[in-house]
Amino acid sequence: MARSARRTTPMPIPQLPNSDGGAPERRRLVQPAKIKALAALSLGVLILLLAGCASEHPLDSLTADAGPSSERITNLFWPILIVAIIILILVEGAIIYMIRRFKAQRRAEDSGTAMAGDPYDPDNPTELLVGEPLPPQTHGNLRLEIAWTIIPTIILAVIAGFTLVAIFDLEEVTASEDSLRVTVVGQQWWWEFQYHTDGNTDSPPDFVTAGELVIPVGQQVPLEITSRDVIHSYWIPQLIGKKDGVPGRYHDWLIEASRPGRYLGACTEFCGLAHGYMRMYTIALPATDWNDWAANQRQPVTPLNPGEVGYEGQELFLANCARCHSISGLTDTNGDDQTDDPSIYSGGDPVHDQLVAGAAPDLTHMMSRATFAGATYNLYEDRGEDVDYQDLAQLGEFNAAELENWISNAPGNKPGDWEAGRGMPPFPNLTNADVDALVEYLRTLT
Ligand code: HEC
Ligand SMILES: [Cu+2]
Repeated sequence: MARSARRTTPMPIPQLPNSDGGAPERRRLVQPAKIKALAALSLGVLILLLAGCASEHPLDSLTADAGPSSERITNLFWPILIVAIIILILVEGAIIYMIRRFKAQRRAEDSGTAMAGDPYDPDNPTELLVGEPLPPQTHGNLRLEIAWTIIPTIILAVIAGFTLVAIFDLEEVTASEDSLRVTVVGQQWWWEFQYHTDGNTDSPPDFVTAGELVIPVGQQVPLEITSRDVIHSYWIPQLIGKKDGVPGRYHDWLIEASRPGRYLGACTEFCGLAHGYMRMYTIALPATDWNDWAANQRQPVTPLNPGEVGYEGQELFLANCARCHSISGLTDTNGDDQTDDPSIYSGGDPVHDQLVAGAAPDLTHMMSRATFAGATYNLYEDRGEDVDYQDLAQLGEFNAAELENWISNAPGNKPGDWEAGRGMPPFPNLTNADVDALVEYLRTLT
């Protein structure tokens, strides 16, 4: 056969004789691949279904009902999902039916050159239709087109109506003007919470925590969400939906828990290197417990004197750490206050300029938290969710190893860009004894 002719005329595919005289052998070879694909698909679906059986799923928003907001969102989501699934089944079912019912059959016997399952040959397009009559061709059907425009419009309008009502409900403030309000500040890569117990966000906060927001059960707490650097997003699936923290803006949001508990969240707006380590808890305590907790948070520390447990660590802290971290009530050896130095928060001081955002977590009552560094590490050995949050320091075993690692080499634990002022720098100059002394000091901050 000449080379030029070969290009236009398809090579006849050799047909292997078959014992039962039916379909040629080649056809059979297609089947195992199909079976494998089907098996892989079923396995994938099975794994997805099994994932639904997980008992630990703190970020699952499908069953979220621990607060009025999340309950409202869940109650809106499910009916919409069910409507969507019905539509999916109807549309996909019709597509699959039509593909099977009206597909052009290749007739190997008729064409003599190709067989079922052969790839489409653009040089021989009619071959596809050999032995198949062309079905009647329809161009436009006004009634059908009106129907499939109007029905979806009605469905979407109804969904939009319910959604709008829910959005307004979620923003309905029931808290009084002078009750607890919290400014939530996102920063690469942790969250800061500034508590205004009198509701006045124009005055300095009563106290500041990091990583864990603690609220009283059954009380709506208005939040003002913002950021010091890039856009972050605050989300506690069990309690509330997402709200972005945008630099220079304050977004109002409302949080409320119907039952006590520790609720996990994660930053949901990609914010750079350690975005995946920017997690946070909201802890809901019964009102009286919350009052006790808040009374403790308000207390400044009493600086330690020589000879007291933790004194060496306090000196090391003043020398190495106080330029970024504030501890309310801590004074240096001259008796100068270390906390109310506004440069810590303004970033105007060149020393603090190395921190892009101008602040590091407030450590005044660090030991009253369960986690640190964007809820990445546990401060106490995990004793389960049922441990009394307020008694952590008494009940849980202290997890010294991760805190020691953190102090000597923070960027080696959680990715950061400390040279550019994001995250905590490493301290290679500190000896093991120094780190032990620092941890001993931090343990006094209950
Ligand atoms: C240049 C500023 C800077 C200095 C100096 C600094 N830190 Fe930090 N530190 C940070 C930042 C920023 C974070 C938050 C990092 C994160 O979560 O990614 C942090 C986090 C921490 C945390 C976790 C707090 C929490 O609740 O999440 C501890 C504990 C800590 N630092 C201890 C120390 C100690 C001890 C020293 C002194 C040896 C020190 N830091 C020096 C900036 C600093
Ligand atoms: Cu973030």
